Amino acid sequence: MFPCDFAWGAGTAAYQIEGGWQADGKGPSIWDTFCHEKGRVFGEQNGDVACNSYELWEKDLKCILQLGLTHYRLSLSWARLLPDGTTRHVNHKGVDYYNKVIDDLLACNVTPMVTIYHFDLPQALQDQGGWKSQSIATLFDSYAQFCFQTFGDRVKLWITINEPYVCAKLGHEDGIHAPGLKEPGITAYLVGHNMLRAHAMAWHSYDSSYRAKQKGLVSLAINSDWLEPLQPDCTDDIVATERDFAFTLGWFAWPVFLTGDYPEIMRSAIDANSRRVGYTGASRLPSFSKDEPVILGTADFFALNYYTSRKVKAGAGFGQTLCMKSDRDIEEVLDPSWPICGVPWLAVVPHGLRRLLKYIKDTFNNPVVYITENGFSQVGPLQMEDVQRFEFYKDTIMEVGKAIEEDGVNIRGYFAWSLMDNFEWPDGFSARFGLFHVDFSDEKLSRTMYHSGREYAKMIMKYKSEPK
Ligand code: GBH
Repeated sequence: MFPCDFAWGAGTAAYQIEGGWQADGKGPSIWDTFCHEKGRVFGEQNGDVACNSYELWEKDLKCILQLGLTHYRLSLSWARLLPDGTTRHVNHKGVDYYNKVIDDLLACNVTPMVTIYHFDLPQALQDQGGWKSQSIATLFDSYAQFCFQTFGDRVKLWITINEPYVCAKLGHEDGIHAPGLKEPGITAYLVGHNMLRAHAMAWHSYDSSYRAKQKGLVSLAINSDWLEPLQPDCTDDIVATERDFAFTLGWFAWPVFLTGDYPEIMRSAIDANSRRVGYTGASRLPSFSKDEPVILGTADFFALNYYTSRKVKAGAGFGQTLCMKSDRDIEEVLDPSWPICGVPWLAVVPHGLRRLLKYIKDTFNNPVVYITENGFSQVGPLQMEDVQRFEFYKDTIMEVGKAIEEDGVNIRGYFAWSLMDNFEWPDGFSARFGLFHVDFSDEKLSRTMYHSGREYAKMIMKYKSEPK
């Protein structure tokens, strides 16, 4: 069912696991700042120590080997490598750390997939406007080139930016992620735009200066729910679902994979809402300039983060407020038959992934796909025998198998989220996504495999050895 070179992975992100927030010359990031402000994160928790992977990498490696992963997805902390965000000053201790991680993985026959940016902008760059600023794209490109130069002899799978949607919307519209800005209706679109520009610049740099020698692949990780109309025959619901897709998956996937520009229905919805409330400025959704590197074609594969599904119906109008919610004008509902796992937003819908994969195949011309994140969380009392989580993984992986075999989707890998329990952004340590339990109350931060980890390991073993 799965090709013999299929990537079986698990993922983590720097801020969620590393700790060492001030170790050896690391600069602060926006998540350091955000967590140190009152009232931002569950229980005033922060990633100062987290799983302390900065000091305990060997423990992580053991977990990776125990699972029998073929691939491990990690992210680099920009401020650990470049404390003020620029290549004027390189923190060599940070370089040493990631060199060790990458070398150890390769020595154990595990292929690294490296995310260059997973939510943790250097604070020094935030102080200059962060992702709102036009010049962030050039700064990101320099940082990415630094990564290609430093690690690209060994790293062949790159993700420039993880989930630009989350960074733009949760960080700048809702204010529930760093940098905690609530500037509805304008800033998220600008931030998303600059993230696309930054990604495209980095991809072009790789393509022109590194690809021939390093022979790797570069993409960006796009998160998307599977969406379907609440009433399949209701035209309003069908149109609302298209609009919802345009504002989520389409926002980033259309420019990169399809047209070089935003979905037309996204722009028309935003502009119509502007007119409705008498907003007369330029379109709140920026336009790509002809003088800049083209966006279309700047991904060597489709990197998908999938967690959950929604049913969609038309919104009820949102009064005079100009915000992304009123632009999008939809309402999302959960099917009562979908179980909710630990966090309230995560309804368990394995078949939604198969449908989404088919949709991606049909919409974006059958790209090579890696599922770069998929997972299930626990909250509340600890359950080491996490049968429900394993059922989730088993069912989801079955759906991935069907997508390959029956729908012909070109899927090359699957990364469970996450290798181990870690700092879950605004939820702090209250949500546990790990295949390994981490005991945060114990100084040693010991890692213990959950039942789901053991079962995932068996499954990997089975599929790796199955005759094709
Ligand atoms: C991933 O995003 C992240 O890449 C990863 O770092 C994280 O650990 C993982 O999710 C698990 O959360 O709070 O109701 O506004 C997944 C996509 C989109 C899921 C935003 C949570 C917030 C819903 N995320 N969503 S809400």
